[in-house]
Amino acid sequence: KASDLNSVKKFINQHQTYPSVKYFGKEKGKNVFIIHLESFQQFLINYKVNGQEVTPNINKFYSDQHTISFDNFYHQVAQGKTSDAEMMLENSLYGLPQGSAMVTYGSQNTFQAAPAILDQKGYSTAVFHGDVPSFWNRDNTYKSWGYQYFFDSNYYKKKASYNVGYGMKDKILFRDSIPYLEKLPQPFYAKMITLTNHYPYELDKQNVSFPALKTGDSTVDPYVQTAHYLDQSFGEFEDYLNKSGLMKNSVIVLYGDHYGISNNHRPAIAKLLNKKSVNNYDLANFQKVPFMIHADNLDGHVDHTYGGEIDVLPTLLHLLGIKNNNMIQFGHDLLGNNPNQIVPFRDGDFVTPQYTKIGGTVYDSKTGQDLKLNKEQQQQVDDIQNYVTSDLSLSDRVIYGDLLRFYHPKGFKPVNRKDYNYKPKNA
Ligand code: GP9
Ligand code: MN
Repeated sequence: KASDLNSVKKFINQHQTYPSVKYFGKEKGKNVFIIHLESFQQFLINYKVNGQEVTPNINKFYSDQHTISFDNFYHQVAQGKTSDAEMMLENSLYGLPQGSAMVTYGSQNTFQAAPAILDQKGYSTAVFHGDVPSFWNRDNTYKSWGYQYFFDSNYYKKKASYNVGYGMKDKILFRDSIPYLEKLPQPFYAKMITLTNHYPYELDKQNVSFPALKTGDSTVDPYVQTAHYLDQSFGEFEDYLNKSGLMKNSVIVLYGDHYGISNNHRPAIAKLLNKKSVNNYDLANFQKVPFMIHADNLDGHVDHTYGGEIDVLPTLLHLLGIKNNNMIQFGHDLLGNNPNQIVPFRDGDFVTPQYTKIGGTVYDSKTGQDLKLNKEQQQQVDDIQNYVTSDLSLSDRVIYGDLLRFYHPKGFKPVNRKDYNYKPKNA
């Protein structure tokens, strides 16, 4: 029902935060790259194996003088994994408690997603990915989101040696996307979804150039080898960005979509972190993923603001000088004034700068201490919990009820799926 929208609007208005003068519009009109680092966790940043950095290029980028890097940024996905991450990044709507919203609702629902918003500001928009178009129902969902182009595996030259695991190797993806990229009118919004650093972390012999871990857990040990390969791929793409001049007139966002090593691998995680054992607090920390924003005119630093994937779109829109206060978005600008710094997980647990609540236990986010809450703390935790529960359930209501079809933000033209066709001409 259209009236269901009222409680959503009310909640969003109540929790509205404001962009900062310093960052609003700072990157107006620039190209945007969203580089999706598959299964890439924050712990990899500056992590060493036998004294050797796993991801030297990404480490450099993390500390670059023009990169703002977040070190308290969490993935918030559930069963929909990559698709949940995409849903959050493009819409600032949560994935669903079960299944994948892209699969179940991507073909029918009305969305007011990043590509449509940016298209209407004069951007061209494209996704580059080396898997078949139907995976996660991308081919239909991207139409609902208003992507002009989707360069899926059908757009790339195929060779047996180009593939490993799920699909095209990341180095090939970056290299062979360049001709398409160069035809995109600027400014563009381009998302590149990598793939090689995906479970089971397979790599062909010629590309193995890093030692495996030695935790004894065969699911975990090769993770750093494919992460190293992903890092090399990114390094090669950086070379292109520098040579072509795109590094200068683009905002480059790097993010990790979700864990590569699930919480079922406690002993291996303990070894990785050099601990005797890990508790739920350690595991929550282990769910951190990178989020970095690079642009030539930014003063680089590590930003300790707490946030998650739901917050990326408001942050990015504000950098581009686009206000989101007339949109239904559940996240908050992490560079804005007083972001609420509550990071809901899909199961209703959460992290804030003070509290990390996992299951029935509340930990001190700074020390990891299991807190015996006094009355005042209990009240704070209850208030946060109420926010988290409403946030998640109202977002779900938007998706289950297809509520955006009743919402007509001023200046936004509804997307017509029929306007898009991703089939290559010669296929
Ligand atoms: C497939 C890829 C993997 O195209 O994006 O999705 P995941 O298994 O990580 O959800
Ligand atoms: Mn993924």
